[in-house]
Amino acid sequence: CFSAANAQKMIGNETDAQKQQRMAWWTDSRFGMFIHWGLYSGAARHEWVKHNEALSNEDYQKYFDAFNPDLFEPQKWAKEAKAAGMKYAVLTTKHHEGFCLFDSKYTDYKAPNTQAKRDLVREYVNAFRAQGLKVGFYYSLLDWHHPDYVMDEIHPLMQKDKSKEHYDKLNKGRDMAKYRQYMRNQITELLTNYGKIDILWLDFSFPNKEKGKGKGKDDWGSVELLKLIRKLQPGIIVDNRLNLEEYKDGADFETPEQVSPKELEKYRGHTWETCQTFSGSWGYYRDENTWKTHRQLLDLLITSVANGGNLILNVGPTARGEFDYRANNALDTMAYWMHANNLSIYNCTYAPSSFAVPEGDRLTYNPKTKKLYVHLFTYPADGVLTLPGYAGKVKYVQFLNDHSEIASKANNTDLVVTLPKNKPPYEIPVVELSL
Ligand code: FHN
Repeated sequence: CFSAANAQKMIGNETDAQKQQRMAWWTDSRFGMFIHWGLYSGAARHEWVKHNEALSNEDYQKYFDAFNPDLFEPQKWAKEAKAAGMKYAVLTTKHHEGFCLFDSKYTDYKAPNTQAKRDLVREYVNAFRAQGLKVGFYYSLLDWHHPDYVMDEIHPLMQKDKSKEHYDKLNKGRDMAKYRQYMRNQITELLTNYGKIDILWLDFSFPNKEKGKGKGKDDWGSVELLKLIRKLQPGIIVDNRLNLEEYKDGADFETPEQVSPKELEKYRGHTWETCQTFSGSWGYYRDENTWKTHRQLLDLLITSVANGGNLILNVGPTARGEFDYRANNALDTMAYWMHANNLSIYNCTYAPSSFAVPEGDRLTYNPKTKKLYVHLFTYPADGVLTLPGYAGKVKYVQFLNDHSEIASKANNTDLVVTLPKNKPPYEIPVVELSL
């Protein structure tokens, strides 16, 4: 089996303390923006549209020809992300469709060859850095356009006929070793031509031993690829989707996807970031109506931090390069809450076990400032918040949003906090306890 020592060798003998230092900014940030943008944004009905509708490259060419992001202003994106309290961003440089938003010399299937006529990744990097955000790249291991990518059960051209005959016919002449080299070449471009890159979000592995089914670490050349990545950008943070589970020290963080807040507790003590959409789709989906409420988004963010993890929240820009009104509304409401309450998120983690969590609420804790934050998911009608066992442990109690003192007194071992009748104007108010 793979030992931690081997993993250390693979990633350059980094100690746990050095890894924590390398990841300190990421852990303290807690909140990022995912951006899924590509030709699928023009189809406007899910980023898996090529698979879902079993489209050939020829069928899909119309989205390449139509792509014209004339309203793309990455500075606007960056300012919105910053206002919403996001400290980093991750943009799809290439999704499963194989279209590259960057000026790669290894393909013609790229943004500079569309009506965009420019390197969209470069403009993204410059704009987000200018706003002080860390920049990350998402890069799809899957590639439904590349002629050497060996097809598998989820490839668009396998959707209408999954027979072995059809699989063998379509894969005749395809050379996965050439595709692995293509990936290494493009990842070298991305990690060489755009300055310091803070995160690489590779996606995704689906190993399946049966021939022609799934893809895992051997298909991707994951060990070599990770060594290349760490050689090119020693400080970079990499997710866990290279199927290197047995090399868990090789990957930096786990990626629970679209899980409900109540499932996050099981990740406590791990290093993780939950990736979530505003709606069901990662790519822009015009007619989709299942959008998370402000409360649901706050629940994801607060519960992630309350369990020691990060939240990366996705926006799917339109084919013209804009965040649509629904994303703007959601980001604006996050900005309003984060403006007054972000101290209960940044540099915070789960509370010491000696502090019981009030029923239905959440606790976050900043170990540097020794501030404990009670997120009032329910605002008591009688204004009484009883904190069991807190008596003698708390020096001062105030609302975080306006630093207004809140009355409190000990009742045996409990601390009884008397909240004002008028709930502060926030979906989830936060009480700050100085320990
Ligand atoms: O198939 C992709 C999907 O389109 C999206 O990019 C998500 C984001 O985490 N990753 C894969 C599904 O797990």
